[in-house]
Amino acid sequence: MNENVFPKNFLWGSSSASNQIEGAWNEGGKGLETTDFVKYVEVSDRAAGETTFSVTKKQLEEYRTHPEKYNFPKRRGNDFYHRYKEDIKLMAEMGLKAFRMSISWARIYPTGFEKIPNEEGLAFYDQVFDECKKQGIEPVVTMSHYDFPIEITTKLNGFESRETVFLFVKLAKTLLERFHSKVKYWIIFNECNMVFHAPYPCCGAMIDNTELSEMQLKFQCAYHQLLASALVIDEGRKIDKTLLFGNMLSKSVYYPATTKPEDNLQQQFDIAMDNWLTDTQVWGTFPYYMNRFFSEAKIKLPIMCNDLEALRKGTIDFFTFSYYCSVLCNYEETGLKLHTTDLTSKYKNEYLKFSKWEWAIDPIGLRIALHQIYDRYHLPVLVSECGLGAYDKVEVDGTVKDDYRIDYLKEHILQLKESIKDGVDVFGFFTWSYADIVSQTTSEFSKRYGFIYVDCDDYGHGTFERLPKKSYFWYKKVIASNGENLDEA
Ligand code: BGP
Repeated sequence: MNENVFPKNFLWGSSSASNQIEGAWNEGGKGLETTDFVKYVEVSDRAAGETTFSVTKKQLEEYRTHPEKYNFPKRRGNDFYHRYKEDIKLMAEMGLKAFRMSISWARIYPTGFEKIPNEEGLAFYDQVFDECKKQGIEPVVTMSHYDFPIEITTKLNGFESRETVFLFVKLAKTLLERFHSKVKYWIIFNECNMVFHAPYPCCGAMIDNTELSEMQLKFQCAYHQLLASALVIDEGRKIDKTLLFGNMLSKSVYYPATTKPEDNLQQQFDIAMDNWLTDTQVWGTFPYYMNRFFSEAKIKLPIMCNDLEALRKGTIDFFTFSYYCSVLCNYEETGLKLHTTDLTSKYKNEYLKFSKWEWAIDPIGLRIALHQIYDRYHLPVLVSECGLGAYDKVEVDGTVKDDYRIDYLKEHILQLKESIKDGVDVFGFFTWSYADIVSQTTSEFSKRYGFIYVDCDDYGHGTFERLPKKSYFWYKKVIASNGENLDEA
């Protein structure tokens, strides 16, 4: 029986990020960006603790001097830059209603410091949006998804500096003035809370490129991003009142590792740290508990005159979050610890299964996440990322039978449906990702998330040809039935 749970214009979408798909790292006048220096780390070295996500000043110097020694997969992406027409056509044939993508800052302002934007970069995005329109797909655009012109990182240490706020506002104004008639939904920054975990991808800051303590650096960057976001929203409303602006949170659902009150306290603390950011984005004010936290952690936010007013003015219209898994919070003897977004906590939830990358598979967590957010903020919600990273294989008959991905998404969509029945105002669900792309945290290509297989390996070998997987045909049916037919393709 068709229950019609999903709203009529529900945005069935899929997500991506420029640094993970575009490639063409040195074409179209693009400058170098932070992700162009994230190298692939062999699995054996990863086990030995080599970092795969962040880059230090020392490493950056080495990569710039000897680039030939390293494999930088984000320079290749999945070749979207050259294949966007084919990709958007495939999305349209799947019935996708919306495509979330991001802008490469260094395509528009190659170093970040130019006065005039790079026309070739703007023209590229013009063509992508036109293609989306031609194919009936709504673009949802993230202004900044983990990439920064490298000059902003080396000279200003990213969002450590207040100057970066204004360089970002310049970028945003350029985008909004140029694209406001083509893009209605804007997400300012991807996963604001990931700064606590990884300031390099999230805020363009290197931990050894500063005089500040690591904690001060993280919170200073986070504060500057909050300010930048508010200023951009205020500017955006002056440019076009019909535009809608959203935030983006990496929403891991936190469970206490045990029933010990201390573990519950740690869980509450983790939630509070996320809420600090999102309360500011939604209400323009800081929650009461932050004063004590800042003072005890010796953190001083660089608040200047008019900032608080700017934060109050530039609040968001809709709330977005990525959801992949839940994590367990455990209290350590040393006291409450800032460890949000650590997806692989040392305790394992015995009731859940795990992906090959140890991310807990927890569909009910999505329902919990939706409630936590809607109950607190009462804003329309968009699930802007959800998906399963897996090793896929092309069978001898030329198909990819990714039933595990279908199962994962089906279970999550069922919980989404329950949440809508509960009364949560969700207006879209975006899978990660439309096709196979470079992994953000590990830079592997073999950690695949897509509905479309891309013939490429971790070293860039392959034709980059596209092949729809079994899940592609499954999601097509899901969309065609507006979420009512979740049975196999
Ligand atoms: C989110 C990021 C994405 C994406 C996803 C999956 O945190 O916004 O960019 O990549 O995680 O992560 P990974 O690619 O590391 O598996």
